[in-house]
Amino acid sequence: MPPRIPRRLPTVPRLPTVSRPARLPRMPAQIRRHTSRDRYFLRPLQSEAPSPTYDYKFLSKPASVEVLGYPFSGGQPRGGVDEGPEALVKAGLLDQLSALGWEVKFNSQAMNDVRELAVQEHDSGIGKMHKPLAVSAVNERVAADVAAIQERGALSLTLGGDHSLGMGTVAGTKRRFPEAALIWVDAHADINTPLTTDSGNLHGCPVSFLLGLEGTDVPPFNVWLQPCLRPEDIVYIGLRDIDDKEKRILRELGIKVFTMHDVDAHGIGRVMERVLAHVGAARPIHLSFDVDALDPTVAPSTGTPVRGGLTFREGHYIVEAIAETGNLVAVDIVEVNPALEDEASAAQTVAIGCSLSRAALGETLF
Ligand SMILES: [Mn+2]
Repeated sequence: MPPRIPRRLPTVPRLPTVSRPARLPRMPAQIRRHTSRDRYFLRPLQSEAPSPTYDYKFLSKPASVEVLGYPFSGGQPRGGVDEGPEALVKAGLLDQLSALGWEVKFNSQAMNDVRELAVQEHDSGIGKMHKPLAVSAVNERVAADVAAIQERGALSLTLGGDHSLGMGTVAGTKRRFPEAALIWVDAHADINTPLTTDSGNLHGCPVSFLLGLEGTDVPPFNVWLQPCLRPEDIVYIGLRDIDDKEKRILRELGIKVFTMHDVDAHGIGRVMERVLAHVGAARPIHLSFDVDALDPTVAPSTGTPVRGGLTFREGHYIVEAIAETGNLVAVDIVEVNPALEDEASAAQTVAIGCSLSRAALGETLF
């Protein structure tokens, strides 16, 4: 049987009519109608110099930052990363830091000395290590420079250069602040030892030397570098390219690691809460930021890019959240290589090196 068609289609119900209230409710005073007579006056601009956004508890007053630029590429095989510091300075970094209210000094002597120390004769290698004499000589100097800056009560900002420089910067910080925590932002863990490294490039090994892992008690390093970092002192953020042997080291030592998986799962806000909870509120912080932690679309000109990295904002948020603690004593911005990729990519990467440095010294969005 065919379905019966109703004779009359159902009618659409009428919408209820809304009756206007007799009187509109009175608007509260604070959102009263704007009148043409309202004028808003701003306080006059202060003419005196600005002061940093945060109170940096472990530094002397007035806040001062000493910038070290190390044109060093001996920890890895690609040329150009030694041009990083000069590119950052030429981009106006020093003036940008002054504008944030810091007294800024740049150590050009250290820059020239390291250029000479980077050239060592008979430096073809010891065991698997490439250029151990240069890496050791440069970092011995770096450690002394950083420690001297902190003795003067200033913040040390190190511009790399490759990440083997972390060996010297952290060793320097630990001389002045043995209790300091280390936050290592990177795509890689840089914790291979001279025994576990496959590449032999020492920019993949600085953390193992600081911890004093098996295989690091070798000349020429052991002449000046003693183990100065405990596994619980370090927190990693942004890792996504870890060798199997490094995974074993990290697990065995129980080191705190936040990979990109954790950033995806919890968001950078929660990750930073956990990072800072692990570090604790009362310790000086050394931040070592490898720009390869950022996604290659964000910071393309770097020696060992790995896709799936931090966004522009995630990278800056990490630095802002650390700056906000007021506990920063040292910052490294490393692996900016202006010779890689095209000119626009190099400029973009240099600009990010500058903006990360500014964030560390208290630049905020608002
Ligand atoms: Mn690194």
